[in-house]
Amino acid sequence: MPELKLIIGNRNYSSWSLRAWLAMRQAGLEFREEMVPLDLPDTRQRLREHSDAGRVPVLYHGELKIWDTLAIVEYLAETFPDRHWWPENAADRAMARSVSAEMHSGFAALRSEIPMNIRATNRKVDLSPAAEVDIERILALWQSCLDRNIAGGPFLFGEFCAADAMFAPLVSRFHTYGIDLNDRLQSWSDAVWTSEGMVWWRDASDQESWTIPGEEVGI
Ligand SMILES: N[C@@H](CCC(=O)N[C@@H](CS)C(=O)NCC(=O)O)C(=O)O
Repeated sequence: MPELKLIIGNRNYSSWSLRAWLAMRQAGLEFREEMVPLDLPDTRQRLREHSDAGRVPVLYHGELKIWDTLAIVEYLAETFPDRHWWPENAADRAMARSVSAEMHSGFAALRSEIPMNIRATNRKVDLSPAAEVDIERILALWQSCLDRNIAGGPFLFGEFCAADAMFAPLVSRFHTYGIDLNDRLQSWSDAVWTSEGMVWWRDASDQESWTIPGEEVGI
C-alpha cells in the first residue's frame, strides 16, 4: 500500500488541518505528516507546491493527491473501508454526512469572529447577531445527533466518526471563548476534547512557537 502523507498547517490555528488529521488518527491509520506554518512570508509559495488551491490539508497517497477536507475523508472511507469513518446505519450515515457538509460550507460569521486558538482560554468576544445565529444552529445540530441515542460511545453517532472530527475545532472554540453547553452537549464536547488524538494534538499545539496576530482575538 502506498504511503499516506498529510500536509497540515500550524496545529494551534489550522482548524481544517485538525479535522482531517483527527479523523485519520482516530481511525487508527498510519501516516506521515508535513507542516507548512501559516502566515509566514513563504507560506503561500509552500502551499502552492502542494495544491493550486493554496490551502491545507492536502493528503498524498503515493502519487495521488487529494485536497479539501471532506474529499480527503471520503477518499479514505472508500480506500480503508475496514476503519470506522461514518455510522453503520444508512440513515445515521446520511445525517452524519449532512451535518459534516453543513459544517464544511457554513457558519462563516462564527468562523471569522472566533478563530480556533487551541492554546487560548478565557477569551471574551462580543459576537455579532449572525454569529449568535450560527451558535444556535450548531447547538441544535449537535443535540439532534445526540438525541438519536446511538449506542457504542459518547460521540455524536456513538463511536467516534468523521462528524466528530468535523466539529472538533468548534469544541476548541467553545472552550476558548467560554460558550456554554447543556450537560448532554458538554459531555460530548468533553469526550472529543479528551479523545486520544485531540489530547495529542493539543499537547503539540502547546509546544508550537508561532503566534498569528490576526487569529488572536478576544480579551
Ligand atoms: N475548504 C478547505 C478549507 C481549507 C482552509 O481554508 N485551510 C486554511 C487553514 S485552516 C488554509 O490553508 N489557509 C491558507 C493560509 O492561511 O494561507 C478544506 O475543507 O480543506
